Amino acid sequence: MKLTVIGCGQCGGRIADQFALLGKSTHVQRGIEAVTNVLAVNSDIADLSGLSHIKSDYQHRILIGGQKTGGHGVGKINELGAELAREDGDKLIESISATQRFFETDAFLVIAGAAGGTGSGALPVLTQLLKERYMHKPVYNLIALPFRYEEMTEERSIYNVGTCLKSAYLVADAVFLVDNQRYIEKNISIRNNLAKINYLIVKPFYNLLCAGEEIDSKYIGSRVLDAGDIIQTLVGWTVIGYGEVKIPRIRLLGEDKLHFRKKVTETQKGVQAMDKAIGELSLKCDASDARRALYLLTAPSQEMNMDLIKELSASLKSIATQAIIRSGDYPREKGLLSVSVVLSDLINSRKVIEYFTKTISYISITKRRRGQIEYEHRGIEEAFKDIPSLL
Ligand SMILES: Nc1nc2c(ncn2[C@@H]2O[C@H](COP(=O)(O)OP(=O)(O)OP(=O)(O)O)[C@@H](O)[C@H]2O)c(=O)[nH]1
Ligand SMILES: [Mg+2]
Repeated sequence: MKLTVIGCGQCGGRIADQFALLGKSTHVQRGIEAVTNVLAVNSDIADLSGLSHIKSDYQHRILIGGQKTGGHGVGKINELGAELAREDGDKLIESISATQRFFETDAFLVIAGAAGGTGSGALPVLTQLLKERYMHKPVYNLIALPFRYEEMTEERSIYNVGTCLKSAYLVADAVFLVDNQRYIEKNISIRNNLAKINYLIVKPFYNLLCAGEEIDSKYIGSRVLDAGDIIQTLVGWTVIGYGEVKIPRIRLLGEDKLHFRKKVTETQKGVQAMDKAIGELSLKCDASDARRALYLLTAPSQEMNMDLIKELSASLKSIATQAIIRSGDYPREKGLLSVSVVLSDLINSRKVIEYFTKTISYISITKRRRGQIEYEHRGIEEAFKDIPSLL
């Protein structure tokens, strides 16, 4: 599957930057083009300058609202982020139209952090613009949910998340939910941590995008998972996970390929990788809420066998009981057996519903507060009304 990736705001830009690196790696390591183009959109010049892998010209790093914000961001007001995206969205469309081999793109992926201003506001507006302009290509969103400490210390974050999630759900073909809190690791500085988190967010996409674009016949699986399978799977709220297990590169002398012990170990390793992928989903959720799911098994061809694939399907079906499951095998990698899992069309995300409830209570609290402030102001005006003004 080939993606055109668009990162909005600082978070979106950085994760998109990681996709640009993924595109370079698939090209260099495998001769596969999995990413057609990567662009970053921001109202903040400094954030755009901080990217590493996205091409540095103005067509790939697109500044919006330069006149209104002076290139300094929108300070968490996502309505302003949305407004700037509406005003300057044509810059993005122009850049996309100029993409070499754009016609090869299977889908768009628009990325942002939900709690900020620019990305949170621009993501749904740009998604809508892309949907109107490129009617036949699906547009997916990937939304990073804030860390717990942000929700506690910055009240406005909740409102941004609530409005961003609702708007994205209404307009995108599917929304990948990524919970930053799940990736936190102790003892690493926040900056390093964000880079590590972004790496982990993008990793599950690597084989998933490559499998259907493989050109070398020796790496083509018995059941290829291609763009069609992925597009059929992605609907509504979606999560993604990845798990891997190391396997010895050198077989012991006398270890027969057909030996039953080897087969049992392979199956165990496969199920172990699947369990890890489910345990590391981008957002904690109940797999039985998924109406669609897919998994891709990637392993050296000598490690693949039908029993393993059957076992993995059964293992996923036992938890995603209501889902139509699509699957594929990809005979790549060395010394590694990995599984990427997608659960989609989730009918009930507890975390998302919690955000909506909290947003509604934030709105009513701020309304009450505003009323109080207006009342107090009126008091002042009343007190000085008989004093002449010098203005
Ligand atoms: N995973 C991940 N999350 C990030 C990263 N940077 C920021 N975030 C998250 O995204 C949220 C939005 O922040 P930003 O992307 O900086 O905000 P912005 O879209 O640039 O908006 P403004 O700066 O307010 O104009 C933050 O609250 C973080 O939770 C990142 O590099 N990776
Ligand atoms: Mg910013």
